[in-house]
This record gives sequence, C-alpha cells and structure tokens, in this order.
Amino acid sequence: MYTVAAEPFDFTFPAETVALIVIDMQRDFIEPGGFGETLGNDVALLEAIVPTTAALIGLFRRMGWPVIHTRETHAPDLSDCPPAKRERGNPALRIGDEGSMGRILIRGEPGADIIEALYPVEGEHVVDKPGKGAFYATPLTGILKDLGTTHLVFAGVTTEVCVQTTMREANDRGFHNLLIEDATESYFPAFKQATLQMIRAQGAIVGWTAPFSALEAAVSRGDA
Ligand code: TIU
Repeated sequence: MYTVAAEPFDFTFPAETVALIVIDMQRDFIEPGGFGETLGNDVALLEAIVPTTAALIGLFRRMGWPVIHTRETHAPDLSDCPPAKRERGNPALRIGDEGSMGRILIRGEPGADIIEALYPVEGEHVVDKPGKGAFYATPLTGILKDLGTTHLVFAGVTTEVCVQTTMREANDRGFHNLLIEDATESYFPAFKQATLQMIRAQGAIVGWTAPFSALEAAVSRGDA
C-alpha cells in the first residue's frame, strides 16, 4: 500500500487497483472562445493547473497505472443534450452553436477535445459524458470494473461542478476518492475552497484531498 499524507487523514491505496480520472481538461473550458467563456467566466484561472496536472498524469504513466480522461460533449444532433441544459442561463453562445473552436461542446469539434499539453496517449480511455458526472450515461462503470479499480485519484475542472459531481457518484459506488488540490480549479476560487472542505468534512464524507507533492512523496517512499 502507498500512504499519502492527505486531509482529513492519510489516504492509502494499493498499486494494483488505483486509477487516475482527469475530468474535462478540454479547450472549451480552458481556452478563450469556448463553453466556459460563453457562460461568462474568466477562463485564464484554469490554465494554472496544467503543469501540475501534466506531472500527475506523467507519474501515473511512469508507474503503469491507468489514466482515464473525460470530456463533457454532446452528439452533433444534440440528442443527448436535454433542452433544460441547453437553454440554461443567458450565454453568448449555447451548446451546439458555432464558436471560434467549432461547435460548442460537440464531439469531434476542436474545442471539445482535450488540450494539447494533457492529450491522451495510446491505450488510455477517453470517456465522453453528456452530464456533469462521469458515471451518468457513460461506459465508465464497466471500464473501472474491467480494470478492477477500487481507488480513484481525481484531477480536472471545474472543482465544484464536474469534479465534485463525479466524486459523489464514485463515492456512492464504493470507490475511495482522492482529489489532488493543485490539479483542480474553478472559475470561482471560493467555490474551489468550499468544495475541498465539503469533500473531506465529516471524516472524508466524499473523499480525501492532498497536494500533488504529497502523492509524489508517497510514491517515492514506495509500496509498504
Ligand atoms: N461551468 C462549469 O463550471 N463547469 C461545467 O460546465 N463543466 C465542468 O465542470 N466540466
């Protein structure tokens, strides 16, 4: 077992059954002109976590542990996008509209793809999800069952929306969850902090949180 100095207490995981889930590190959320910006957000904040997230992915690749990427996307005919989602708010552009990186959040469009710095490599699963949670209407449950996964490490955006929703889904499905604090970000710094606190409150009611350096240190100490 590896032991990570985490909050609210140590997170231990076995090498054989751990996997990393990187949530929605897509151009549409991180670069100007995409979904995140059309919702009225300053997308610049999110770029800051790219180096740490790249290092986290690199660690899993070096260890030979599974890396799963998710993308929030919809079919070109919007058949998997409920009107309630598309009509929400008063965005400059809605899901499916033509933006500067192609149609907003549509599978196959440049903006819907993962940013180049974190691009998946051969053999890594990429899960397209129509909702905020990565378990809803996706093959993720089967992928994790096939891998034998028991412990999940989380990164990605945004902390309080797709990351938190997916962690709660995972928690209800019996997984042990660790969120890497400096590999997740929100358009709202206060929401990120609140989410970290609510995840680990009440004795890790949803999961644990730790900085990437704590996971790195745990891996350096080795399996014990
Ligand atoms: N708007 C926002 O904060 N997030 C999303 O719409 N999707 C994800 O978090 N991926």
